[in-house]
Amino acid sequence: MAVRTRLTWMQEKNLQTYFGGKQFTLLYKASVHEFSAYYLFKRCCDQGPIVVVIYKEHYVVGAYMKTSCKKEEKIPIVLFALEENTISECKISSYVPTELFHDGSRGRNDLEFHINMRKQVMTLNLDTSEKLRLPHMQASPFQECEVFRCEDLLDRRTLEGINELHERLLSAVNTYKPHKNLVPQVRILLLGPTRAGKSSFFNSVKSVFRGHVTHQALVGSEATGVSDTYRTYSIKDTVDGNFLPFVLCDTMGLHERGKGLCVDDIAYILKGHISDRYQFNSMKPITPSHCNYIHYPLLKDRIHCAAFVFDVNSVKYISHEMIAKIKAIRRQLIKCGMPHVVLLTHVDSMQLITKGDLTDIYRCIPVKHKLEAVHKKLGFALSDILVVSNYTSEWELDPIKDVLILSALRHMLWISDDFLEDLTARGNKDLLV
Ligand SMILES: Nc1nc2c(ncn2[C@@H]2O[C@H](COP(=O)(O)OP(=O)(O)O)[C@@H](O)[C@H]2O)c(=O)[nH]1
Ligand SMILES: [Mg+2]
Repeated sequence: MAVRTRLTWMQEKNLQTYFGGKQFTLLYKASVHEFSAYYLFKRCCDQGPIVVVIYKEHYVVGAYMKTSCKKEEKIPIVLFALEENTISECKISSYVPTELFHDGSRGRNDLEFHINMRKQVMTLNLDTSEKLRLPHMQASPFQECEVFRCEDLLDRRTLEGINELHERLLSAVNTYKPHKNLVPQVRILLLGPTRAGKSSFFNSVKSVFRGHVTHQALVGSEATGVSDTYRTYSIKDTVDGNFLPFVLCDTMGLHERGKGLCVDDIAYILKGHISDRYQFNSMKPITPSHCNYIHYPLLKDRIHCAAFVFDVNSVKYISHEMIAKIKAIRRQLIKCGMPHVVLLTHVDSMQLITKGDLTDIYRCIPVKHKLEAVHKKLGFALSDILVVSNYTSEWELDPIKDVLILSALRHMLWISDDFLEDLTARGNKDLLV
């Protein structure tokens, strides 16, 4: 059976983040491999940087060795104590690790810290205990000791894999053709509260295809949101100058009541009656008498898939009114057979999320919790909830972010195809003009 750490997910995450976004691999667990300094060093010497963690009742105390541990070489050691989410640190002198972790023969009382592995006894002098904000631990018993190898989360192999995936996704989106070429481009509607990241998502997609970060769509910082204009954005392929096979349609933010996108406008957007740059009016939905109303939209003018965009950090604050509004819109979408997804943005700013987590974001526990919360609150299937980190203030593209953006986009293209396929299957001749 695999040896498992006693650290909780939160404790491990706190330590990984504290030591600069590291990945922990458990090398040694005293209760499994024997309480013995001899076995500890046998398993953990020459393994690169390591963290030794001691569990003493509800305290977690440890030693971080930044350079590979050698049995007879002095190395710099940082002690730490973890309490809740707070880490206290105490740099001590450089030591030969066997001086600090021993089996009883070498323990010295003048040391700031030492561990008798055989007797399961930890000793911290008064000064060290104070720096670690611990009670004075003069020769006190501990219950467990674990040692982890600490590696950078993004090693060369991981990065190579990401670059390969990046190329594959880019090519899949570039060469995508809507079902039976029914339309030249599929139209993806972005809906959601103000400041959710709708306009930033378009900017991010454009940046990926441009090969540099661009900020065409105005991105808001005001509580009211900056845009009350409907925008439909196409992106040109930089290689052949043709338009990419999708259009992103950016809307005014949804509000609980009064202000914001009028729910009655959505039906008109879906059917293609509203044109680019239409000025929304919260109080007055569009009517066929409006001068910009498109009376006879074609299939290419319609929306083919919708994405509800939310800031992942705001999920728990979504009000009852907003939930009711989103459910009402969803009912409209379901009625006209329109596939839809949720797009969670701002995942980079979630607490404790490191860049390494973005490489496997759907397995990351706090992100999973968010997906479950969205599923529970709004009823979306977990597989229809996508996660991205938009380009906001950075100037350089990042293949890890690109992969999330491209994966989300590819999913939207796939479900748009489902819509087109469904239309042809139903043989809706009026729409297939
Ligand atoms: N950290 C972070 N900030 C984001 C992300 N997406 C959007 N933002 C920021 O959130 C704010 C609102 O974004 P915006 O695209 O205007 O939202 P919209 O009202 O839905 O169009 C802006 O300050 C953006 O820079 C993201 O994925 N991560
Ligand atoms: Mg916007």
